[in-house]
Amino acid sequence: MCNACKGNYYITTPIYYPSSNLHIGHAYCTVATDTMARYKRLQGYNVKFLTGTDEHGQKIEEKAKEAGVTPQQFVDNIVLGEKGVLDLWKLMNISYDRFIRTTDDYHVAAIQKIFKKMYDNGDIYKGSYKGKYCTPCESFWTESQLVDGKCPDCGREVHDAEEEAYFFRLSKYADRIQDLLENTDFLEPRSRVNEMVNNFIKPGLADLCVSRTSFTWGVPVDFDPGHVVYVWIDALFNYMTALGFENDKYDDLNDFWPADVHFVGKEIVRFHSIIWPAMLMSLDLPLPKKVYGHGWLNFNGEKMSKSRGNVVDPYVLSERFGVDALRFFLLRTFPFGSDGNFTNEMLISTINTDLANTLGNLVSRTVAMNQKYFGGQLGQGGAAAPLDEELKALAADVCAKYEQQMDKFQFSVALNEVFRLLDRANKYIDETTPWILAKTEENKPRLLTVMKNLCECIRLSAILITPMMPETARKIFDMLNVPAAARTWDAKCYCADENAVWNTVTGAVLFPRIDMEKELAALEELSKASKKPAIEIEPYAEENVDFDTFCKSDFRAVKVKACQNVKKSNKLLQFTLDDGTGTDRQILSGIAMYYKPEDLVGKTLVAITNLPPRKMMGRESCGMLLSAVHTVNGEEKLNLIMIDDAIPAGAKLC
Ligand code: ME8
Repeated sequence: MCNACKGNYYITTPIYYPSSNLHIGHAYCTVATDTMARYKRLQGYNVKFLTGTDEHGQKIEEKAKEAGVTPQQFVDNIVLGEKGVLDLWKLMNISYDRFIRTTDDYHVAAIQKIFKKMYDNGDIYKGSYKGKYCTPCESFWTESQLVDGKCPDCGREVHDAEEEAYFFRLSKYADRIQDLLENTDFLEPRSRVNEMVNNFIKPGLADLCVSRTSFTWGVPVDFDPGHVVYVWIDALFNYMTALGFENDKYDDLNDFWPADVHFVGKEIVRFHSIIWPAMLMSLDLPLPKKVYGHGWLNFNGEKMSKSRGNVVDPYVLSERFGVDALRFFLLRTFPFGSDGNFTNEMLISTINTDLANTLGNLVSRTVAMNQKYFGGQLGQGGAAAPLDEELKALAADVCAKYEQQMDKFQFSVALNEVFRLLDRANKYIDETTPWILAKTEENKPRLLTVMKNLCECIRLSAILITPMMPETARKIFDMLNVPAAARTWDAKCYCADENAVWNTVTGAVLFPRIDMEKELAALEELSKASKKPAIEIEPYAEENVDFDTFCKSDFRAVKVKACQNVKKSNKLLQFTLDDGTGTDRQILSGIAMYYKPEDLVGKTLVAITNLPPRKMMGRESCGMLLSAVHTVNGEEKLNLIMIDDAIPAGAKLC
């Protein structure tokens, strides 16, 4: 620990699962963690901010297989590749101090040692895992996960099976965990405690299966080949291996463990507040001081996912609105412990109202007036008035309340405080009417003080927004020529007296106003263009047909001479076809909901012609037209197979 600093502070984000690129919901937690890390640094703490990627597990193994690459190549691409995780954190100005990948050698070796220690102390034991097994999917399911008694993934039969596996004695720690949750501030917000205790601990904590044999992409259990360590054990210990626990790569454990806070999403609170402390208890290690479970962001009321396209892509959003505006929106709009609904309308209106109107306008008006009335130079002197005292008192109150809220991770409330000051400063302009004061020479001293007060309010606000919008704060400080020492946390004392001097310069508009309608339309276009349809295809036939049987099918090119709806049927179309024989062929097809009859006249289609004739709605159908049936975004679609019109009617297709 350095002598001048206030102490060490260790903060972490969940390490991301690189199964696909990240969306804005993922960025939320990292932006919040970055804000907290910057706030603590601003206050003078020696901060260690850890983030990283959680790279093992069956899902990654499967995705890599689908992509035709090795699991390591697959994760390398998402983490290190263009527009990957590292690029994204750079773009979003994430000031992490350390980045861990669970595939790093030092981490893998440390996990093997940790697993062995818990095995040696008796908290990990070998048992058997019983469940319903789906052979084609190589997956175990519990009774409650089955759908109609079948595999929830592929719908096939499952059977009772048993597999050798290692278990962690989670049940042994149930009482201590309950006590930790109920009687300390270990887990926040408080509502999450009730959820954990009522849903998981009170019904009884079962021992946890901590090894797998059905796939290989994981940390091998070195004393029992064939087993890999359960991905959550591997993942949770990252918080300590990244400081040097059970490895020589780093040596920061004494300075930074226990962590001050783990920020995590609500769905992984269970792992962090039950399993994690139990494993630490097993190894007799100090527990982290706090786990904070933040809420989830939905998009337009629906679960956020990458398949929603560009509109949730942090790259696209940052490019269109700017990184600071995006960071600000996430922190200002959604109370950190609660769920929130991200909409483009809200994003644009927050930028327009808070950033363009309130903050941007205050800065540009102030700097422009300084320029106009004083050539940018506010020298010594001035004339104070009682109104200034009110502003000063409010600024002090804002700073105090901001700090209280930041210490509770309430970023949105802390920002409300900053906007209380910015709103008051804007009102101060209307009350003091600098443009009228500027008209007479005798009011110049008062005008000077008014402008100094405005500069001071802006300077203080810039200090307070530094953790959330570091670039914007820097731009504001630069426009006001604030010296480095006056940009710090300790420089929050308000000073607009006769001795204060300023030398301001005009700069580019901080946040241009966005035309809501135009921007929404542009985003809509982008979203349409980027959405890949989710195509479902019918399962392939399991039984083969022999070649001779197949060759008996007589496929022919046919031309549509006429086509009409069949009376009293909303499904059937009646086709009159030229099949090259000189005699018209009639085929009925149940595709009326997909085509208008007149659109098909003249098309060249494919018919199978040697099926026995069938009667449909009293009419004879001699053969069948080929079509493709598939499901796109849940909607069934059908396309007739249309072939090159140059192919003559009657041509045999094989
Ligand atoms: O859970 N809104 O990784 P992950 C808010 N590897 N937060 C969201 C979100 C949304 N729409 N979508 C995801 C894992 N998140 C594990 C962590 S830690 C030892 C291992 C958050 O990539 C989610 O809540 O699935 C989680 O905190 C984080 O993104 C990473 O999710």
